[in-house]
Amino acid sequence: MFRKVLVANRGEIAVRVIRACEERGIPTVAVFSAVDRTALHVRYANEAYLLGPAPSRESYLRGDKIIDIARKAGADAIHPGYGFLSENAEFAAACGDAGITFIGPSPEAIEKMGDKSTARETVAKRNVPLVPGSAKGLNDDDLLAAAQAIGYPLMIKASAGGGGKGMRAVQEPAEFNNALAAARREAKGAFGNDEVYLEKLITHARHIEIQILADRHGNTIHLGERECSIQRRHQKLIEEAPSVAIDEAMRQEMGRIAVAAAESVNYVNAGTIEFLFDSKENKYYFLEMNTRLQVEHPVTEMVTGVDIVKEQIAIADGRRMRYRQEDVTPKGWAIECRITTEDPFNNFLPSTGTVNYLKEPTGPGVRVESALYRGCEISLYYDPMVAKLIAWGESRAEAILRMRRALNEYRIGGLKTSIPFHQEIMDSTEFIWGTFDTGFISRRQMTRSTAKASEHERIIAVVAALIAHEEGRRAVHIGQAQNNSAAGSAWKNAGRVQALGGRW
Ligand code: MV4
Repeated sequence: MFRKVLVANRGEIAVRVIRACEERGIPTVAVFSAVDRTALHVRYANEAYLLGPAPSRESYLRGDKIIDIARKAGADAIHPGYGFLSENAEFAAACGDAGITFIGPSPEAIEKMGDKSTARETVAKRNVPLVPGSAKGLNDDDLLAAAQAIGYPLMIKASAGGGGKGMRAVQEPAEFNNALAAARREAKGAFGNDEVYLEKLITHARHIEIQILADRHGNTIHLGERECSIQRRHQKLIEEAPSVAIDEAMRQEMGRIAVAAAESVNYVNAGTIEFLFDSKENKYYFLEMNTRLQVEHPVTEMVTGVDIVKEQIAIADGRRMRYRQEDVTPKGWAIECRITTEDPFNNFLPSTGTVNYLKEPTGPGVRVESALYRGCEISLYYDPMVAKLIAWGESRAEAILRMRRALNEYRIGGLKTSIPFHQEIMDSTEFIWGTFDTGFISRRQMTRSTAKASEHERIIAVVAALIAHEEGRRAVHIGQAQNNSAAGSAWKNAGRVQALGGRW
């Protein structure tokens, strides 16, 4: 096993990785920027080294310095967490060259999946369904011809993009040339590479992703799906596992396809295959693969019982996975709310300052992954996600009720946070029914007055969740998918709940 692991990250994920090392009995090395001297990850690690000034470019993105520190400290492995250097193929290769194990996939796998157009062509060889689209590396004339063949509306995507960066929708042929020029310019500016590809625009789809684990002995398994449809401007806000939209047959099929996608690049370690899922057609399409540990990995851990970070470490150490596919059976339901220091009542404006009071929730079925402490300073240098609140329940309804309870217990003083936003979502009928898609957040507006106006709707939704849980239903599927915008319809739906045998 590794002598020492360097954690090349900060915040809640650095703490999460340190905890996994601790449980495996491996000493840890933290790295930190000038504004992170008193950060939790520094205190939790056995040793800590200064990287440089606050900006990421001069600290957490300095791969050369990080490898130097690993050498000096005698660390023989580096865990990159998510973000920063986690999907940087050169960094993974530089670790290898320095004789340090990168706890993640090979540089080749990172590179192949990092180019989204190459990823499409690579997984297609294993019969992974793609969104209808164009080939790799086409010139403008060929792209225009491809657009005609695909049909409108379509998406222009940057090959070097991903996670929603460098995407542009085109509604009709007249817009195509301008949109293409703009997309190339943006891609060049953002990624230093202006290659783009086309995909048919899929509307009203859900964002479903499958967690993969693969060891160096040729074993690749999946840990089921996560539903990540609740996003705002490509930032995920709420994730859950499993998804109300996926039944056991679909879970097995998508899992098998996700394993094939991972195998197409000889993938090793933890990774995630992203799909768009069209519930009306019951069809799914590969979008991209994320070659890192993801923010939302805890919901999968809660329903499968697999400690993904501990498995990552064992896999990187060359061990065989402790699980075979048939050992993995999801149990219950888990929901994660990302706690950010943003003001949901003011267009998610970042909020900075000192945390002057802190009370984090605990109790049955509640997990908090946090880098917060009383007195910590939140600056604009890093991502505003400062903590994650995860609730597990026997049923989806119980998970929601626990999340509501935990959000009510959460106290963060001195800053605006996304907690009120999450409370509103947990009370919304669409969320409780599970009838949302990726357009859910953009269709809603977060104001205190509308929150008040839908009081009846909230009560009905919460009572419906209670009833569903009492009845021992796995998912909350009350009535049909329906128009639930009018306040009166909540009462009508409550009537349906009663008609279905619900008890008050
Ligand atoms: C799409 C799409 C519709 N059609 N591709 C956003 C994240 C990135 N991985 C890909 N994304 C999308 N790709 C086609 N061909 C819609 C999205 C998308 C989206 C996906 C999941 C969750 C929220 C979203 C919000 C807007 C767009």
